[in-house]
Amino acid sequence: MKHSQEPLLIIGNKNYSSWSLRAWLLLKAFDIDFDEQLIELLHPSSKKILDEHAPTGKVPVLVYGQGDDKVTVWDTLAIAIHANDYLTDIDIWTGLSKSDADTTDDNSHRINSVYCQSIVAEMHSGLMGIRSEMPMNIRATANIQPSGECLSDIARIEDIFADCLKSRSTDSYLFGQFTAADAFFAPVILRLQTYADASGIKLQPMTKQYCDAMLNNPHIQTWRNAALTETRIIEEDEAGQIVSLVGALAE
Ligand SMILES: N[C@@H](CCC(=O)N[C@@H](CS)C(=O)NCC(=O)O)C(=O)O
Repeated sequence: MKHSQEPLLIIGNKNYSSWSLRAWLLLKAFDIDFDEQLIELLHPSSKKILDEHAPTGKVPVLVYGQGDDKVTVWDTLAIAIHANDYLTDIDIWTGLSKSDADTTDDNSHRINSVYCQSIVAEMHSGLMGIRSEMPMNIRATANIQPSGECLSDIARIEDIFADCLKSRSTDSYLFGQFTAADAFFAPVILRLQTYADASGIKLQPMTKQYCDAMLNNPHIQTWRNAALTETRIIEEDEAGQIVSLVGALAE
């Protein structure tokens, strides 16, 4: 969707910034035009732009407009809600066009929509075991010793995937069409790719099938390819024993 002034999405290093990926992927998937500005996470060079635009000092932040009309949206969940309210004709919770979603009285739309919102909220507010022990590190495969909390998060995530995908085709997103839930779970897919095999964590066939579908998504491939050109190592975002690297740091 085109606007008089493109929104600007400020994001962090693509190899590491899982919240940035969620917002970026959501805008791309729902065909929202925007400019992006990448800042270095945890680096003094980013202070000026964060001071100017990011009330929490964190990314992603979406900004557009000037002066009193400037719109600033911080926090990924707020960016998703704002995009749904103002920036796209597609309902991000079902992946259907808003006119179709409004005119249908089929209760399955409501059930999918509320399920999607619930798992997005669950991802946003919880699943801290996997988020803290398996930080996104796209270029690496790494061996970790997952705690019980991390393994139970993975089991919960696999249950969500199996429940959403049970009667869908093998290349399907969680609700058929791409929705906000796929954007919010995208970093999980990249985390499983980095840590699962290398740490002896066995995944369900349905999880592997969904990982393949997501890794075939052209926007995720674009983000991943950009991440692989990055060379900065952020110690705070590294975990485990690196087994192998791809991209610029492997050369
Ligand atoms: N709840 C926030 C989390 C944002 C967040 O933690 N962003 C990280 C990058 S993925 C960040 O800016 N880290 C830099 C810092 O904490 O100083 C959201 O959903 O956007």
